Amino acid sequence: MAKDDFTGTPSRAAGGWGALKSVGKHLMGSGVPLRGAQTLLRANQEDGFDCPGCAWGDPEHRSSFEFCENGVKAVAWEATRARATPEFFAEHSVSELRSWSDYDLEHQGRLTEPMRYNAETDRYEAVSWETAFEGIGAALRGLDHPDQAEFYTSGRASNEAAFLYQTFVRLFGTNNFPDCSNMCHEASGVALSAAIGIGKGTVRLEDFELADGIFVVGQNPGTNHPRMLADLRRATARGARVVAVNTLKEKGLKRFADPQDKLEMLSGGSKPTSTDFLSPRLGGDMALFRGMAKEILAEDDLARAEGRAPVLDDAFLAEHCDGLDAWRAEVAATPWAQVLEQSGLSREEIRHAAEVYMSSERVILTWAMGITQHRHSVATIREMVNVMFLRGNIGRPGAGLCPVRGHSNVQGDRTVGINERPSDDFLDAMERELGVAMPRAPGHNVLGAIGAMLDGRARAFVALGGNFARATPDSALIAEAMQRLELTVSIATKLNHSHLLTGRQSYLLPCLGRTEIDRNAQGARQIVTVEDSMSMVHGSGGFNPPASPALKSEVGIVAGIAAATVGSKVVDWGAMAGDYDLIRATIARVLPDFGDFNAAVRTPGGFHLRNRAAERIWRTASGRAQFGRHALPEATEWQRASREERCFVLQTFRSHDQYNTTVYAMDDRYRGVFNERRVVFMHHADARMLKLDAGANVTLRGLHDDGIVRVLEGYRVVPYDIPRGCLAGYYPEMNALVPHGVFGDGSDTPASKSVLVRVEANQADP
Ligand SMILES: Nc1nc2c(c(=O)[nH]1)N[C@H]1C(S)=C(S)[C@@H](COP(=O)(O)OP(=O)(O)OC[C@H]3O[C@@H](n4cnc5c(=O)[nH]c(N)nc54)[C@H](O)[C@@H]3O)O[C@H]1N2
Ligand SMILES: Nc1nc2c(c(=O)[nH]1)N[C@H]1C(S)=C(S)[C@@H](COP(=O)(O)OP(=O)(O)OC[C@H]3O[C@@H](n4cnc5c(=O)[nH]c(N)nc54)[C@H](O)[C@@H]3O)O[C@H]1N2
Ligand SMILES: [Mo]
Repeated sequence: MAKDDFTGTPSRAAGGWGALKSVGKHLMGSGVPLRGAQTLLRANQEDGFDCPGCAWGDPEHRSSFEFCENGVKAVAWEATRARATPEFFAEHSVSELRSWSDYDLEHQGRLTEPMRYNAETDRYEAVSWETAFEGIGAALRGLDHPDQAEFYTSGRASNEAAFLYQTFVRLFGTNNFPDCSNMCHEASGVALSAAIGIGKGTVRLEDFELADGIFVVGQNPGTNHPRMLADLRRATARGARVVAVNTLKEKGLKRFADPQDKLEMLSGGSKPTSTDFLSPRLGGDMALFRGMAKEILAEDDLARAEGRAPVLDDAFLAEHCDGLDAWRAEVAATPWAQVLEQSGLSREEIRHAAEVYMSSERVILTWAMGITQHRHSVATIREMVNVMFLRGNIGRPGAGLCPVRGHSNVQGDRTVGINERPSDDFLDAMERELGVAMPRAPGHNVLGAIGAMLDGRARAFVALGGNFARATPDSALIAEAMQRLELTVSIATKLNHSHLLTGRQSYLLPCLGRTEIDRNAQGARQIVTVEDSMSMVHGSGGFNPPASPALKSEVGIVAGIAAATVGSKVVDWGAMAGDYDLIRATIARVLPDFGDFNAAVRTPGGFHLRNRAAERIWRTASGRAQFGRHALPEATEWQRASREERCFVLQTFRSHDQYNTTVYAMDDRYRGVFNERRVVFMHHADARMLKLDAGANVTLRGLHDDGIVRVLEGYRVVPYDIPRGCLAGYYPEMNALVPHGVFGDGSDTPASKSVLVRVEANQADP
């Protein structure tokens, strides 16, 4: 990359020909252009598979191509012709592979055989499924206590696999369920459960066609939920106000050229995805919404005094809400100076956002990681919900809350029981179903599992997908801890770094992907189910031949481990794995909201899982919609950084060419960065102040004071339109700087969007 390439000059609009070109490249790169293309035609279609890319909803009247550029990448990634065979593992020792990048590891292609680690040869070697299951079962049964094992889940697992997994783990005797959502939307779940009685959003996709105000906060849909852009630009086209609130002026939040619109593609046009843009400081959104609340309440007072119609929805507040007065007092007590300093926005900008809110009859609020990965994320979400309560913007058409989920089935996995603190209702229902006692003590979330690994309490780790050591903070520390374990088991499609952190015994078990045919005991193609961000549950069935004849489905692998560990007296695991209808029937008995699950899932488009908050039924402690009363943080990380020289607050986010820890390619087209990931985005004036040119070589040093040295060297400066004092760079590499001891209050989510760092200039390049 030449020095001039660090200017961060992005493309004009998201989507467009750049997206199509990228699609072509990824399909060709997968080595299966034709099959890849046919594969895509089935993405998010009624008889096809659920796109593994993201959790955005599917329209009821599907266009023939309901997929997007990044969905293509996710599909091509899975449908590749490359294979990581036993011969590959024979050639490379595990120690050698540990020095490879995740990019190189995953580009070896799909895993083909179950593998077991041999410490003597330092290699993974093929074993039979029976040997693997028996070895794992024996090791798990050999623990002193089930709580010594951690059972991780990544959100791509289907409802069927996840339900069976939690059944097995609870029969084994623990609630240790660290889950990717602990690092993702946990704060949303915690805040929404307290505020509205359900840890999920309340809107459906149709609501986006009715809303006249949409706030898109701390989210980069152009890269991470590209299909959402089509809904946003349709909204702006019919005159709705779309307010994007983002620390960065992300491309997709401005304009989008729809590759599925032929005329637009030919004319080189694009349409706006937002009407207004606010760029707060990192962690400044709670202050923004507090400021909006001040404006809204003041305007309401004025309207009443002048005999105009009130701004607040008095009927909703009186009939449904609790805690308004206490929160009002908190709002009144918050000084404007603190609001302005933490948000970094002007009083006019905040007033403007409040006006858009007040003048919209129906408001939707969406958010993602820019909100959930801070220390005060739960309080921020409570504040956003408070503002939505003021005008009754929950539980009516065109209005509501929409935490935009990450992994394609992360919401479903939680629904069917992946939860380290399950409700008593759920455990009671499981006990009724199985006729045996369930463990009642709370288990470990990700942070709990990390703690147990670091201090040696954890002795075994089983992962249903994911890349634990790369996704978690302090990656190097966790990598070391994983290698001290007695047993590690990874159920995966492709090789990644976590699989190489072998314990005394390690197994790598290859599974079918979403796009592949999964046959039942009779040889017929069977489907799994997933739940999207809008609580729609639908079927997903692959139709590509499996990457290798030896692959098993995730369900089959979980069933195999379960049978070998807890036996088949209580649950007939083999029968479940042979017919997923049996699993769905069990889910429906345990979770009655699934109704006649097997019939419902076969209706076109699936079905909507009942969401009581959307019906204005509040399952909160008070039985009412609950205002949350939180003071603004005493100091945000931005404020703390601003007190010291060369100190910044850093957010770690995704490039356009990655899926979490999977790096597809080294470009970030929308932000104008090519062929390099070791970059740090910085305000032009900050760069000038530190005498750093575009492309300057810097070292980033973590400032969390716990005795651990956290350093990343050789990073390149990209001057960018970002608030002063704020930095941005790519996860997962930057997890080396994220301390596991800094996490969300009440959510335990690593604060990976507000990391304190110092920037040190290095010698000029030769
Ligand atoms: N192609 C692709 N799709 C994906 C994923 C992927 O990696 N690749 N990952 C999936 C997963 S698991 C998830 S959780 C989602 C993630 O979806 P996003 O939440 O969009 O993910 P990030 O890349 O972390 O982007 C965070 C955004 O919030 C902004 N931001 C950061 N801090 C703040 C703040 O304090 N205030 C405000 N207002 N904005 C802030 C950043 O500038 C950035 O635009 O995407 C899912 N979809
Ligand atoms: N610093 C920082 N850290 C973060 C984040 C951040 O923004 N900043 N984001 C956090 C978020 S939001 C999340 S969700 C986590 C993600 O954490 P994880 O979910 O653990 O990570 P992924 O990268 O999604 O997992 C990729 C691996 O999953 C496996 N895989 C892919 N498809 C399948 C499948 O169909 N079945 C199975 N069994 N395995 C499969 C492959 O082996 C692949 O290598 O990371 C978190 N960590
Ligand atoms: Mo996520």
